[in-house]
Amino acid sequence: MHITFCCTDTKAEPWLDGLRAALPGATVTQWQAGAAQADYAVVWAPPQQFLDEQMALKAILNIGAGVDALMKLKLPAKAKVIRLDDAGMAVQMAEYVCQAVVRHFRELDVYETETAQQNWAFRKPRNRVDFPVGVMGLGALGERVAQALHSFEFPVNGWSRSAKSVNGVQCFGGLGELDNFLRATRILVCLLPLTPDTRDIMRRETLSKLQLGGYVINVARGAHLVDEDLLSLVDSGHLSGATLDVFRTEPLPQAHPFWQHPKINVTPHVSARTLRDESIHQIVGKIAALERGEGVAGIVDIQRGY
Ligand code: NDP
Ligand code: OXD
Repeated sequence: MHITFCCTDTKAEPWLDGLRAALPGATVTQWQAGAAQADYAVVWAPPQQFLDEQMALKAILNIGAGVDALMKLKLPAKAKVIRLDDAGMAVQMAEYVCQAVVRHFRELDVYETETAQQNWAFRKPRNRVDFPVGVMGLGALGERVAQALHSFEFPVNGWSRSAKSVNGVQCFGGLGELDNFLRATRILVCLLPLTPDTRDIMRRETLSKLQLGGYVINVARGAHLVDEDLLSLVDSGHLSGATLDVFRTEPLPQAHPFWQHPKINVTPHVSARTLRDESIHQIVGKIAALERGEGVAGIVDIQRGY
C-alpha cells in the first residue's frame, strides 16, 4: 500500500515518521510532482496539480475538520474525501469558546485594562440570563461547544441545517428559523463549515438581528464574516465586540483594522489545533477499515460541501 503526504504549511517529517511507525507494511512518501500513483493521500490544502496527477486514490484523508480548501478543487471521481472527526479538536474548541464567552460576560478584558493601571475597582455583576449564546453549526465541534456552554448555565441556542435535539440547547433548523435564532441570541458563535450557503453569513443584515450589545466569536472560517459590517456595527455600538480566530486572509495582514481595534480580540487560527498523534491514529484506523471493506466516519458529502 502506498500513502502519499501532501500538506501545505505542515512540517512533513514527523507525520511521515508517525505514519511509517503506525503502518510498517506501507510505503509512505512526501508527494513531489511526477511521483508514483498512491492508494491513499493524507492532505491539507493540496495544489490542484496533486489531485490531477494522483488518479488512483481510494481516499483523500484531510488532516483537519474543515474541507473547504479541498472543495475548491477538481477531485478525482472515485476517491472518498474523509475529514478528521474530533481527534482532540472538540475539547479544545469548547475550551476556547467558553473562555471567550466567560471573558466577555465577566468583563475580564475590562479588569485586565484596569488592573494594569493598578486600579482596584469592582463592576456590578451581570446576569447570565441576559447573555444567551447562539452556536451556528451543531456538528462534531458545535455540539460539544453548546454542551460546554450549557454546563456554565448560559442559555444556549443552536442552529443547524437539519433540526436537531441537544440536551439543554434550544435548537433551530434551516434558513426559515435563522431569524428567530439570531433574535434569541446575544453572543454569536460561528462553527459552520464554509460552503456557498454559509459564505458571508455574518453580515450587516444578520448581525443586526442579534440582541443589542451582541458579541461575535468566529472560530470557523474568515469568509463567514463580512469584516466591514462587523467593524461598522461595533463602532455604532449595536455590537459590543468580537473574538476572532480565523480571517479571510491568513496570516491577518499587518494593516488590517482588527489588529488594533480595542473591542476585537484576535488569535492566529489556534482555537482547535490538529493533534498529530491522535490524527495519525485516526487516519490509520480509517485506512485499515477501508482496506477491510468497512465503512468509516467522516466521509464528506461532496454535494453538500462538508
Ligand atoms: P461538521 O461538519 O461536523 O458540522 C457542521 C454543522 O454545520 C452541522 O450541524 C451542519 O448542519 C451545520 N451546517 C452546515 N451547513 C449549514 C447551513 N447551510 N445552514 C445551517 N447549518 C449548516 O463540522 P465541525 O463541527 O467538525 O467543524 C465546523 C467547522 O469548524 C469546520 O468546517 C472548520 O471550518 C472549522 N474549524 C476551525 C478550526 C480552528 O482552529 N479555528 C479547527 C477545526 C474546525 P447538519 O447537522 O444539519 O448537517
Ligand atoms: C480545521 C482547522 O479545519 O484547523 O481543522 O481549521
